[in-house]
Amino acid sequence: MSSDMETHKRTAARRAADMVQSGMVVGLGTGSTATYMIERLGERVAEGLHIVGIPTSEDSARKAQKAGIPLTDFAAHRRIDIAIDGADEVQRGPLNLIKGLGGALLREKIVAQAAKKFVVIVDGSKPVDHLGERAPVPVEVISFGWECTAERLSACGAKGVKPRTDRDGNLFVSDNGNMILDCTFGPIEDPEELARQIDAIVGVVEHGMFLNMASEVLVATEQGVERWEP
Ligand code: ABF
Repeated sequence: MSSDMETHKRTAARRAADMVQSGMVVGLGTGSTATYMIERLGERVAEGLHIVGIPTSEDSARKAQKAGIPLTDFAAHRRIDIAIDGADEVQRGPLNLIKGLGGALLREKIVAQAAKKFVVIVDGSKPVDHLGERAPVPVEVISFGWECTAERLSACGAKGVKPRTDRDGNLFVSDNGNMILDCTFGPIEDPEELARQIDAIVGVVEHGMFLNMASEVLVATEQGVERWEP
């Protein structure tokens, strides 16, 4: 990872964190870009910003606690004012996303869906013309019968379906106790249709295509931060 890329992630993240206002319920994303956002929000909380956060992963919950951001949950708040999160791919135009290479796609999608405004923060390596160009589509599945679920995902056109493993080669377990299958499709011509097919497979909990969900995307490059709207 180049240091320029880290700088760009941080720039986009801080710009988004500065959109947050006192009184807001904030969805806290997961991943390295979202971590910069959590750190910036922590600085602002120390300066007097009053917010509560709903984290999208156990990892982000720990980081938010460390940063001094008070946490809440959906039992207390059904709606989120603003959710800020990273992405693995952003499709130019409709701003459809692939998310979940960090393993938190299910909670990320629940939080994004509950948010009045969903702001995505990326560096210039993430925009693509078609989803699937570079990233696989991560699919969170129930571990029971995952081999059958994987076959059905292949039948949807996935060229490769790989159970995610951790650093030690053990099967990855999500915060929700599920497995993730990384499905390589290549460039996806019709993400809505693929999403319909994947959603119909018994055993699939959720997939990492976030279609028509982003309110705006902040893309940070050498040239500064561009703000894209669908
Ligand atoms: C989360 O973190 C995920 O949805 C996505 O998989 C990943 C992006 O990571 P990073 O910001 O580290 O590139 O947003």
